[in-house]
Formats: sequence, C-alpha cells, structure tokens
Amino acid sequence: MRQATLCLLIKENQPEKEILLAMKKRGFGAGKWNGVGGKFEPEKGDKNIVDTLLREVKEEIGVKLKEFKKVGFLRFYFPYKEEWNQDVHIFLAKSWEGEPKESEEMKPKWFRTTEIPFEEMWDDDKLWLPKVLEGKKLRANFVFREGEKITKHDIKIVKEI
Ligand code: 8OG
Repeated sequence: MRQATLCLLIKENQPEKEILLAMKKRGFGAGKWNGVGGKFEPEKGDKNIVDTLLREVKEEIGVKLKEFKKVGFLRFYFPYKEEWNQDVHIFLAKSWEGEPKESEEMKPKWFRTTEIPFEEMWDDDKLWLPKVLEGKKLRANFVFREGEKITKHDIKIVKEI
C-alpha cells in the first residue's frame, strides 16, 4: 500500500485553538481544504515516514517543524480505483520555524477549530478530525464509492500509535 503523511499545525490560542488548513491547488484532492502532506518518496531521499512529513511540510508551506507527534493511521480504499488506495499517517504539530506561506501546490489559511470547513474537505475528515483535536489517537479504515463518498468505515481509539 502506498504510504503518505498528513500534518495539522495547531496554534493553542485562547479561548479557541486554530488549525492550519491549505487549499490544494493541483493533484489528488485538488479544490479541497486539507492538512499538509504527501507521498513517501525514496527518490527524494525519504528513509522513513518522518522524513516524508518534514520534507512535505517544507515544500508545501515553507516551514520547518520542531515539535510534532503522530496521532493517527488511516487506511483508505477506493474499490473502483485501486491505484488511489493508501495509508495516511496523521501528525499534529505545535511548533515550527517560519510562517506558513503559499506554494504552487497549496494556499494555507488558519481556521478556528469551531469553524472547520468540513463541506469542502474529504468526506472522512468530519469523522476523525474532531477526535484528533480532542487529543485522541486513532486507527481507522475508510471505503469510498465513486464521487469520493464513504460507504463503510471503522474508527478505533488507541493508546499508542
Ligand atoms: O502527494 P499527494 O498530493 O497525492 O498526497 C495526498 C495528500 O492527501 C496526503 O497528504 C494525504 C492526504 N489525504 C489522502 N486522503 C485523504 C483523506 O481522505 N482525508 C484527508 N484529510 N487527507 C487525505 O490521500
């Protein structure tokens, strides 16, 4: 299965946290708000998934992560288009160097966590992202049908990921 990362930058503002989402301008998921990430690519020097995390965040929004933790492992199945199947490793980051900036691939924007635009995101995000923002860690499977809607899913809250 292809491996990919997804990183959510979080500002612990009071009274409400903010999350960085970015509008994907091209490729898989174009036109959707999402965290920042991409595929494991040994050709680009990735030796492990953390290399992918750091490289993609730098390439897509120009920041260098300092503190981050893994909070999820999601497996996506597209029975009508199996080449899209992939595992996505989810990370939360709370400190970094530099200010997020736009790249050819993504246009970042901060959202209050009560104002996440789920209608313009992947169909699965409303099912797992709120749990991650509550501090939970999870493993999940999602099966899609054409039109990228979910037909089946299961989510397991876990202690360690
Ligand atoms: O390299 P590429 O642009 O193809 O990477 C796809 C990115 O999209 C990667 O960060 C993983 C992420 N991603 C999926 N599926 C889903 C999904 O269902 N929800 C969210 N939030 N992100 C996803 O590939």
